[in-house]
Amino acid sequence: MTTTVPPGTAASATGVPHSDVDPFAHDVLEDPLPMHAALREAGPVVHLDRYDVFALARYDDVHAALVDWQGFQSSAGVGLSNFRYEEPWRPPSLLLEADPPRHDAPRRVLQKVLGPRALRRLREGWAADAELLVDEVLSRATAFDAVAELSTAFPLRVFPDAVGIPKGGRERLLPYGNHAFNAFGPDNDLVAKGTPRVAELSGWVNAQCQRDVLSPAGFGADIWAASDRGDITPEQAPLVVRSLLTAGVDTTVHAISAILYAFATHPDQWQRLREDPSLARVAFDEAVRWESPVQTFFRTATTDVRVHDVLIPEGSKILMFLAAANRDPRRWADPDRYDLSRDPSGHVGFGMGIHQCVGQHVARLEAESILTALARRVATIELDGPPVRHHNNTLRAWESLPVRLTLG
Ligand code: OW7
Repeated sequence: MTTTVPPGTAASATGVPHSDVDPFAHDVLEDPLPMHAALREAGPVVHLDRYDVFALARYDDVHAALVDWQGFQSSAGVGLSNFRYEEPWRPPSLLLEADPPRHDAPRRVLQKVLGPRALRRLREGWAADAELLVDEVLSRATAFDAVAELSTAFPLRVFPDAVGIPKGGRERLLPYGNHAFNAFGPDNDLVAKGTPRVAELSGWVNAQCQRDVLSPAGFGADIWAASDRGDITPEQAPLVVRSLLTAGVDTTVHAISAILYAFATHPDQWQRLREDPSLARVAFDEAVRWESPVQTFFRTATTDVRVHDVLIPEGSKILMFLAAANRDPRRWADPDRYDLSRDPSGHVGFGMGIHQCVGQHVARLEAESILTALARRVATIELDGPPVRHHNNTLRAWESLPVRLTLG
């Protein structure tokens, strides 16, 4: 990547470093860490010539942009596409792709529905489900693909039931979410691969959001009940349910893979967790910091915004590298080390500010449930072959994670 400033570019006027890197190219998705380091080193703001966007990769600057919703709006889309000029592939999310004041009522409703108090009634059942799943898996084999057997199996076992959707068609949840997260990136081959199924997947997901389809108890019913109280309108309710089905499956699957990969490559940390299972929650947040299952989001400048010495013109797209911020050595000691003794709170893997992940308590409870069940039975976790990355324009993911466990 270059950091020179040729004449005649938008970047040259302000002397901002620029780069021709494509963050969404397959070689970068395979291993984005060198690009993250280069972007952090190039300066606080880097112009990405290929997409004519401004990139932030340092912790302080990503954090500052995330909390400044007045200067960095979401309602023009949080992907590369600018909704001022381009029609979104689906009606915008009422939470993710909205700004105050319209954002706030749906956010408040979901925050309550997915809050720590609401989750208390799920805790025991999810712990029991995790024990059952781990027993089933370990009774079949002690060497297996952890993505299929654990990361995918557990969220799909508990989350769709918690939302209250019917049993049929759930195999569409992961492909739908995968496409939604690809769609935040450029219109590349990853998006093209998902496009043929968009109508089928969207039709099915949207149908699951209807009141008469959802079970009478669950997150979905709770959202509809909020519309009865007038907290949101009945027109908003299905779109809020859609947010759960979009953002709630792939993210947790890949977060659990991140945890298992972290432990397979840091065996001393697995021993620490075994000695002190109360570290399960830190293990989850440290994995979200270390691997950043959601790598990036964009914002759009509502006005000419200054970041250090750089003036970002009104209407520009700004790409925030959550993953690069989460390993910024300016903020984190030994950032590449997965370390249960650090305090990972303050990571931006869930974002920060008014849009910070509203489902994080659900994700944390899922992770804690499966980790606790594993820690009770598994003495060691080793890689049993080369893990294979799954490429997505937004998510950092594993396609397969061959592991060999010893019990005890
Ligand atoms: C939504 C972690 C990102 C998302 C992602 C995709 C969709 C939505 C939210 O949060 O539909 O609200």
